Amino acid sequence: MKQRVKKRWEDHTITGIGRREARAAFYEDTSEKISLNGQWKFLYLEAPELSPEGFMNAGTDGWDEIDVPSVWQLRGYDAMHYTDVLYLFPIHPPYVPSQNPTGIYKKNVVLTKEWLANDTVLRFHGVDSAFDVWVNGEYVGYSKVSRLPSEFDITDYVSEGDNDITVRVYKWSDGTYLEDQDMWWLSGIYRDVELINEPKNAIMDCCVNGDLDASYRNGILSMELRTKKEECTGTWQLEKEGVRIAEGVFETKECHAHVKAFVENVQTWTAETPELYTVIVRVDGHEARVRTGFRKIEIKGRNFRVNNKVILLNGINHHDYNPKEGRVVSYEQMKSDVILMKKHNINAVRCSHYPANEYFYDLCDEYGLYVIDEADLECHGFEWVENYEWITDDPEWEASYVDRSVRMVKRDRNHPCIIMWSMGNESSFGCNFRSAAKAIRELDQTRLVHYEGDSEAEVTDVYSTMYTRLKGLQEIAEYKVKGEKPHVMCEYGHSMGNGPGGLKAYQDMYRRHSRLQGGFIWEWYDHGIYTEEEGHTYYKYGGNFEDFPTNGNFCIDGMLMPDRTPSPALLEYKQVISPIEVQKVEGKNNELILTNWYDFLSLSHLYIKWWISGNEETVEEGLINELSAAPGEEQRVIIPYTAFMPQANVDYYLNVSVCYKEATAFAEKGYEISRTQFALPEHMVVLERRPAGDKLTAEEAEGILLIRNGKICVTFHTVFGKMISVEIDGKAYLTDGPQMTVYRPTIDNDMYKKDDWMNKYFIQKSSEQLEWFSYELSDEKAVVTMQKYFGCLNQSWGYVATYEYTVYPCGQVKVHLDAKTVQNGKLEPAFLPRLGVVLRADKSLQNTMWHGRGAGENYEDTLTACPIGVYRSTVDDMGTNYVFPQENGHREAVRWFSVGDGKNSMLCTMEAPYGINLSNYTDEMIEKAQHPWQLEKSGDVTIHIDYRQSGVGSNSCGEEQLEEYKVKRQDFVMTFTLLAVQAGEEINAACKKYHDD
Ligand code: IPT
Repeated sequence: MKQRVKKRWEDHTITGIGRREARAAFYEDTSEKISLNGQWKFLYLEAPELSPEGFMNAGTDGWDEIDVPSVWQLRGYDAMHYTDVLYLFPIHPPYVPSQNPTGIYKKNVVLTKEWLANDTVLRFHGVDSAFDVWVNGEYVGYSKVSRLPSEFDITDYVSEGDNDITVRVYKWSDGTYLEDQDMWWLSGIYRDVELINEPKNAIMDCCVNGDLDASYRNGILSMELRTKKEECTGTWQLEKEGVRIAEGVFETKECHAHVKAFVENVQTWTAETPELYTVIVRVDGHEARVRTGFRKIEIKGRNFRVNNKVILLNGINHHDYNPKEGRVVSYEQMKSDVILMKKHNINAVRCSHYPANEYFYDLCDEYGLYVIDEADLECHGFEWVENYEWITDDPEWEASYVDRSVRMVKRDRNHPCIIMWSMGNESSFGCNFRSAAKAIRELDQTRLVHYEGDSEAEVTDVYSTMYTRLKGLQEIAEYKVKGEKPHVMCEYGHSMGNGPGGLKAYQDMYRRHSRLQGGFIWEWYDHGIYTEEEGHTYYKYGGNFEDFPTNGNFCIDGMLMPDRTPSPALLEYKQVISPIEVQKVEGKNNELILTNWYDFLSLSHLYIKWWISGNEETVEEGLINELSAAPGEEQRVIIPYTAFMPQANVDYYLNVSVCYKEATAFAEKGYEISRTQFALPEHMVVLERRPAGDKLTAEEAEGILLIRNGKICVTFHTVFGKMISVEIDGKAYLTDGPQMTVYRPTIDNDMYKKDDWMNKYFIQKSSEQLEWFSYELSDEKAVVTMQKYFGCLNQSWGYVATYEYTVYPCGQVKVHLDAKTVQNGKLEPAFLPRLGVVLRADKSLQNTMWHGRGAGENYEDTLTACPIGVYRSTVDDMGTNYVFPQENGHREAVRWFSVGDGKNSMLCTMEAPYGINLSNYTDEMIEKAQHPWQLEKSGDVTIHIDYRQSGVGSNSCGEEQLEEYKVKRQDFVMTFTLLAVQAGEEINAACKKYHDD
């Protein structure tokens, strides 16, 4: 049998041809550069073998043009495809499909005689997935690893005048087997390309480390230098903000030199104090600048430490992503990402699951974020054929595994922000990871080695897990499992759609147990693809390009929406991880305990702004500037508010906002980093009776009962047992009365319950049957009572629900629901999405107000960033526009709400705090829609009043709703009153309490 011929891009034993050794990305250097970004000639082919004869020499007549950097799938070539785990071809490593989308790129560059006095280096910052290079028709080399740079010395290939650069890029290569990350499959020259004019003697590499001595106060600067010339002399300097701190000379032998210097009393680098120094190195005419920071990362005792402190990582997983450009991300976007992270109290990033563009690390150095830099390596698809170790444990693949870590370390090792090297993601474990760990340690002993797939932490310094449930985490925390290494949760809190909930429980656990050194939320950004189509603007996800198989909207799982709006989850995370926690001293209304959760900073750069709020009024306010607690310590403060005369039935709160005293690099002076609220005692005054009104009458005919006077008209259906409308002063407010419901439009985090809920327990198919109906009319009121049986299709569990409506002549309707649960069989859902009622209001009532948690959406397990107050909005603005429509816009702890048309409002006051949703879409519509533009407004405003709604959890990948946030079938009672008020009168009216309630 003839052997299959291995193509170059199917040969895993080749890690590159003609490529230069990887080296540090300098922060700056003096060699001139020509950016090759911009328009290139482009020829798209179905396979490399279909390349035109002599294409590396020939002209480009008839070729297209493409902009570089870009991914060709977003320029109209090939097809968009998203999978989480699946390879798009048979698993037959190292071979790839014969149909292998290929792009030939060509660009002409004019070089001058002066330029040619130096050497010419061609640098690609990222090409997906493998590529060959020709210059002026001659073959230069080959490279792969999509998320790392490749450099070629093309001095011998270029000449004065026109030079032709040809790059042939292959979508599939043996490297693809190692690049099976959960993301869109995208190809092309997607990061910058440049030509470097490198001096004949140049600094080739400069590996800088800023260490600390045993006192953790003095710095030890060490540098490994590599020059182009075998032997030369150079100088170095260390500067801080332009001031020279140290300097010296060095001599290279066989191209290498080593410098070591002791620097007294340095300002140490941490994510909280990103103190940077600049190293300037000069040889002959070449100068390179590298930024460094003095800090020490070590395992000491059972923890990892930075500068001798056990730190806690409050992190996020970051992919390169842009909704219009795919994996092409600009410096400006990355900067705004880093600033947003810092503004949300995040202190760590994991580059999941590949090295980012090099300037990302510059930004993390500068603004202060701890980084786990991760090698471009994942072969998850092998898990699904139950041969997960196939190539991971095959020594033949060793070079390609090691190459991915080594080149990453060589490029990035100057960055103080990087505290761990991660060898990859989801690739099982085997000999090739042992080799990669060894290779990393040979290059760098100043950082830790991470890889979650090393589930026994055999070669890693930290024990890393993902999505570990709290119960398992508790065991880890107590050292009951996997030895003694410190633990990090490299992924948790799956931010898909509405959620994640329950983050506070994780944070509390991290803070309680020293073995747990924090975690990284999955993930930063929703990977939706910006689309304008037939007048709609929206974001596509897997399957929307007819891509099959796909994991659909599993890529819409970020805390940042595709349009860069922080989701409610990001605001929640900010509050949960806030470095200051504010609690009240038991039994005291004005004494607080502040806990400083910073690892290095005292609280002295913060101040407290406090105010007492009652509805929309601020009763008293003040500032406290004297914060001083050291890291990890507590401080007591007294809020000096004076006694005030509370107004009747107004609930007052002490609000405590913690802000920056001065502007920081990422936030303005006064920027709030946390907000906490404490309820103050209430002053209840019950009024004697409701205002009078004309006597009510009752008319009953053909199943309709009208209770009315000149002010109000309430219609009931005596057969269906329902209040069907409420009209006050001639205006229709309610268009359908309350009816029980236990269902909410499925959220992504309930995806594993959906089938049971909807196809077994049919919670969306509930109905009420009338058991009996009666009414009583008196001078003071009309009382309409109906007993109903509530249940879902083919279910034996349900409720006996007694509704009592009291209509008052003054124009109010009080609704009292007493629901007693029954079960006549055995099966029922373990818990329910909600327990409450749904009613509908006239669609003109679009202005909303509520007294409850806000301003944003909140659920029982996502409400720490949502204090109680009076908020104003509109029905539409109360919703959260998730890329994949689902339950949204809920508000907890609502005491009253109103919907109004600008002139009049329907006010609903509650006897106890309930949850609400106000929406222009019905639940059915939200459940059905795949994209926001498919949502059609219904004819009225849907109002949900929930006795309770379940939390959202993180179960799309992770912990379910915690027990305390699950709504169980239980008896319940709800009472609320509907009335009409003039716009502007809502608050006053809501504060009235009646004796007959
Ligand atoms: C985990 C992956 O590491 C990550 O890339 C992403 O796919 C995430 O899940 C889900 O969005 S893998 C999972 C099997 C725990």
